[in-house]
Amino acid sequence: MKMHSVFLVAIFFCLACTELVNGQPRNDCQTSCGNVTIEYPFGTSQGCYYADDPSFSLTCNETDQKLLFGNIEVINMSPSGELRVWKNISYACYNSTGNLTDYSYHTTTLGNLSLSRKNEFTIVGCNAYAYLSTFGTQNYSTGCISACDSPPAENGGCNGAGCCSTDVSVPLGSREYRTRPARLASMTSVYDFNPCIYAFLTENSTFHFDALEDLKNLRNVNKFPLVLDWSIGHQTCEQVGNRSICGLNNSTCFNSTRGTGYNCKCLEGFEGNPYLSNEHGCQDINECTTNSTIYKHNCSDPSTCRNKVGGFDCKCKSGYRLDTTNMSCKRKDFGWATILLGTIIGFLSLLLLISCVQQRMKQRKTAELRQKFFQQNGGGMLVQRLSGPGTPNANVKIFTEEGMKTSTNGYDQSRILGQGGQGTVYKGILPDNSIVAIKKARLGDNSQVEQFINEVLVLSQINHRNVVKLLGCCLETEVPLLVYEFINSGTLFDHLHGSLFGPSLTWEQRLRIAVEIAGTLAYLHSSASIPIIHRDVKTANILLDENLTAKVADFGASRLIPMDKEQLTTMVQGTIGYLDPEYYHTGLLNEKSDVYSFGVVVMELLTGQKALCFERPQQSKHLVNYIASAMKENRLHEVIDEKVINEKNWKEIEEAVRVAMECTRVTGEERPLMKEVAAKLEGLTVTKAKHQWSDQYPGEVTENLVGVGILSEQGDTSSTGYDSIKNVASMHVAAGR
Ligand SMILES: *[C@@H]1O[C@H](CO)[C@@H](O)[C@H](O)[C@H]1NC(C)=O
Ligand SMILES: *[C@@H]1O[C@H](CO)[C@@H](O)[C@H](O)[C@H]1NC(C)=O
Ligand SMILES: *[C@@H]1O[C@H](CO)[C@@H](O)[C@H](O)[C@H]1NC(C)=O
Ligand SMILES: *[C@@H]1O[C@H](CO)[C@@H](O)[C@H](O)[C@H]1NC(C)=O
Ligand SMILES: *[C@@H]1O[C@H](CO)[C@@H](O)[C@H](O)[C@H]1NC(C)=O
Ligand SMILES: *[C@@H]1O[C@H](CO)[C@@H](O)[C@H](O)[C@H]1NC(C)=O
Ligand SMILES: *[C@@H]1O[C@H](CO)[C@@H](O)[C@H](O)[C@H]1NC(C)=O
Ligand SMILES: *[C@@H]1O[C@H](CO)[C@@H](O)[C@H](O)[C@H]1NC(C)=O
Ligand SMILES: *[C@@H]1O[C@H](CO)[C@@H](O)[C@H](O)[C@H]1NC(C)=O
Ligand SMILES: *[C@@H]1O[C@H](CO)[C@@H](O)[C@H](O)[C@H]1NC(C)=O
Ligand SMILES: *[C@@H]1O[C@H](CO)[C@@H](O)[C@H](O)[C@H]1NC(C)=O
Ligand SMILES: *[C@H]1O[C@@H](CO)[C@H](O)[C@@H](O)[C@@H]1NC(C)=O
Repeated sequence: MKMHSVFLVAIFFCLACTELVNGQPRNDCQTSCGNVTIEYPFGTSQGCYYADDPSFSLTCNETDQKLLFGNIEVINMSPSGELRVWKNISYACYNSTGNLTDYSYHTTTLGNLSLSRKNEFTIVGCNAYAYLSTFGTQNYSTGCISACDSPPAENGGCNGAGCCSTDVSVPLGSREYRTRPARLASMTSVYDFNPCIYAFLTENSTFHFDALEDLKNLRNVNKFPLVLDWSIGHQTCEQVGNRSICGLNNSTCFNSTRGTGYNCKCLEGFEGNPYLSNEHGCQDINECTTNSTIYKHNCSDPSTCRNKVGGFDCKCKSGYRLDTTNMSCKRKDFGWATILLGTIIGFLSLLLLISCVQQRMKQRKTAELRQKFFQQNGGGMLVQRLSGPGTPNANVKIFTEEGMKTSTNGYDQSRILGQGGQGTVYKGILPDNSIVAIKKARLGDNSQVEQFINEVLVLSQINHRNVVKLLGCCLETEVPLLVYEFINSGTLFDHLHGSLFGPSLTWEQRLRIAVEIAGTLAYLHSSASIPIIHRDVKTANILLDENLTAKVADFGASRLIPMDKEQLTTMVQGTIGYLDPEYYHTGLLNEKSDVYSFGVVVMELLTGQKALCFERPQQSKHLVNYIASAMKENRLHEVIDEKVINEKNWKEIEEAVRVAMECTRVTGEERPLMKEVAAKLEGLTVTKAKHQWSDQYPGEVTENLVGVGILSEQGDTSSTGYDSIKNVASMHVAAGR
C-alpha cells in the first residue's frame, strides 16, 4: 500500500518533470475564468503556470467567476508582458465642517510584478492634493494638486481644476505603492459639490473627467484598470540565449520593458501565444481569410491575396501589373511609346526574319547552283569514273567552290598570275599551305562534258616530269576550275622575249628545253594510255621551274584521240603563229598539228624572235617564213640569235633549224612524228650533229609560207590588238562557219 503511493508520487513528479523541461503547460489547464482568458505563462494550477513560479499563479473564484492575482481582480493579460487588473480608488471624505469622516487608503503589493509606466496618477476633487509613493529597489514619490471654488465648466480636461493627473516615471521594478488624497486645510466651501477627494493610478487615458458627476461621487465607479508589467526570469535575451522559451515556436525574444527578464512575441505574420509550442502557439496568419482588421491583407480589388508563411502576396489579376511604388495593381495600358516600340521591334524582327530567310534562300540557291554546275560540268560522271574500274591511277581531287574561294583569297587581284585567252590563272594557297595554280578550264558546250572529264582523268594520270601536274578540279563553278602544281619561274616566252629573268638562255639550255618538250609531246602522242594532242603548243605554255626544266602546261585545248580514230574534226583552236595551217583549213586535227607548233617553238628558241612579228617585213611576219626566206637567201647567220652562236655549235644549230623546218611543213603527212623529232634532237645533244635528214632538206620551203595565209586572213585586220601574245594568246576560230 505504501509502496503503491510512493510509486504514484514518483510518476506524478516525473510527469511534472517532463512538463517543465519543455517549459510547456499541461494539456488540461484551465483556459478561462469568467470572461477572462487565461494565457500561459499564467495559470491557475501547478503545471499550468510557468516554471512553478508563483509569480504567474492566478486563482479563479468559481462562485463569482473572477480571476484573481492575489486579491486583485484580473481584466486580461497580454503576451507582451502586461497584466491588466482592476484597482479600487483611494478616497477621503469630509463633512461640512471639514472633518475627515471616511477614507480608504491603499498600500498595494504587486508580488513579483511591477508597476507599469503606462499608468498615470490622477486626483479628482477641489482644493485637494494627493501623493503617490512607490517602493522597490528605488523609492519614488509624486503628487498633484487640484484647486477650484466651483465645479469647472468644462469636462474632460484633467488639468488642475477639479482634476489633476500626471504621468508617472515610476522606477522600474516598483512592486508596491500607496496613494493618499487629502483636502487642503479649511477649504470647506466646496463640500456641497465635492464631499470626497479621490486618487487613483490608472492606465493612461482611460479616465475621462466628468466635472459635476465625478466631483460629487466617484465611488460609484470605484475601480480603474491598472497595468502591471511581468517578464520571465531576470536575464536578458542575450543572457538566456537558446534557453529562452521563445524561439522554438515561431516567436522571438525581447527584453522586458520593466528592466528585468524577457518576453516573447510572435514573428511577423504569426499569431498566437508566443510562449506555447503547441497549436495555440504562434501560427501563420492567413492574411487572406482572417477577420482581424490588424492582420487583414491590403490587396485591393484588381489584385488577389495569396497567403505565404509569415506574410502574403498581392497577385495582380491578369491584365494588371504591379506598380511597385505603392504596391498596387495598375491596368496594363500600352502607351504610345510602348506601341511605337513594339511596332519598331516587330518591324525589325520581321526585317531580320526576312533577311534570314533571304540569306537561307540565297545559300540554298548558291548550293543548288553549285550542284547544278557540278552536274553540268560532269561532276557526277567524274565521281562515278573515279570510283569505278579503269582509272586506277587517277588521282583527281575534287575541290569545292568554297575551298577555291578561300585559297585564292576570294579571287583577289593580287593573286592573278596571268591572264589570257585561256582565262585567268590564280595563285592559290591550299589549307595545307601548298601553292597551286588555279585555272579556268575552257569548255565549249555540254556535249563536250564527257570529253572534258576524260581529259581531266587522263591528264591527272600523266605523271611526267616535264608536264605540269593536274592535281584536281572544281566543278561547282560555271566555268570549271583546274588545279595544277605551281611552277615558279615563268614561261619560256618570258625567258626568250621578256627581260625579267636575268641572263638569256644558252644554246645548251635551249636545246635541252627543246628535247624535253619534244620528249613530252612524243610521250603524250604515243606513250600515254590514250593519245593526247596538246593543240596549243607555244612558248607561253612552256613553264620553267627553278632548274629551267621545261614543264608543258595548259592542256586546256588538248584533245584525246580515241584509239579507233586517227583524226578528229573539231573546232579549230590554237594560237596564231603556232597554228597548223592544214588543221586550220580542214579542221581535221591530228598529232601532226602539235608537230607544227613545236617546230615554231624550236624556231623561236633558235632565233629569239616571236612567232609573229609585225616589225618584220611583210613576207617574214611569220617566223616560219622568216627562217625559210633566210635559209633560201643563205643568210641563216643573220636570223639566228647571236647570243647562242659560237664557233662550236653551228652544226647543231643548222641541224636544229632543219628539224624545225621539217616540223613546219605544210602537209601534216610530210612532218615527222614527234617521236622521231625527239630522237633527232636528243641525238644532237649526244652525238653532235649527224645529218640524217639533210637529204630531205630544203624541202617544201614555199609550202612553209602557207602560214602567211592565216595571217592575212585575220592577223592584219586585228593587228591593233596584237600587242602581246598574252592578249590574244589564243584565238578561237570556228572552222566551218
Ligand atoms: C462577462 O461579459 C458579459 C458581456 O460582456 C457580461 O454581461 C458579464 O457580466 C461578464 N461576466 C463577468 C463575470 O464579468
Ligand atoms: C517571486 O519570484 C521568486 C522566484 O522568481 C519566487 O520564489 C517568489 O515566490 C515570487 N514571489 C511572489 C510573491 O510570487
Ligand atoms: C469567492 O467569492 C465569494 C464572494 O466574493 C466569497 O464569498 C468566497 O469566499 C470566494 N471564494 C474563494 C475560494 O475565495
Ligand atoms: C473594492 O471596492 C469594492 C466595492 O466598491 C469592495 O467590495 C472591495 O472589497 C474593495 N476591494 C478592496 C481590495 O478594497
Ligand atoms: C463633523 O464631524 C465632527 C467630528 O466627527 C463632528 O464633531 C461634527 O459635528 C460634524 N459636523 C457635522 C455638521 O455633522
Ligand atoms: C499616455 O497616453 C497619451 C495619449 O494616449 C500618450 O501621449 C502618452 O505618451 C501616454 N503616456 C504613457 C506614459 O504611456
Ligand atoms: C523605501 O521605503 C521603505 C519603507 O519606507 C524603506 O524601508 C526602504 O529602506 C526604502 N528604500 C530606499 C532605497 O530608500
Ligand atoms: C544552446 O546553445 C548552446 C551553445 O550556444 C548549444 O551547445 C546548445 O546545444 C543549444 N541548445 C539548444 C537546445 O539548442
Ligand atoms: C510555426 O509556424 C508554422 C507555420 O504556420 C507551423 O506549421 C508550425 O507548427 C509553427 N510552430 C510552432 C512551434 O507553433
Ligand atoms: C537586452 O538588454 C541588454 C542589456 O540591457 C542589451 O545588451 C541587449 O541588446 C538587449 N536585447 C534586446 C533584444 O533588446
Ligand atoms: C470571420 O467572420 C465570419 C462571419 O463574420 C465567420 O463565419 C468566420 O468563421 C470568421 N473567420 C475567422 C477566421 O474568424
Ligand atoms: C472637527 O471636529 C471638532 C470636534 O471634534 C474639532 O474640534 C475640530 O478641530 C475639527 N476640525 C477639523 C478641521 O479637524
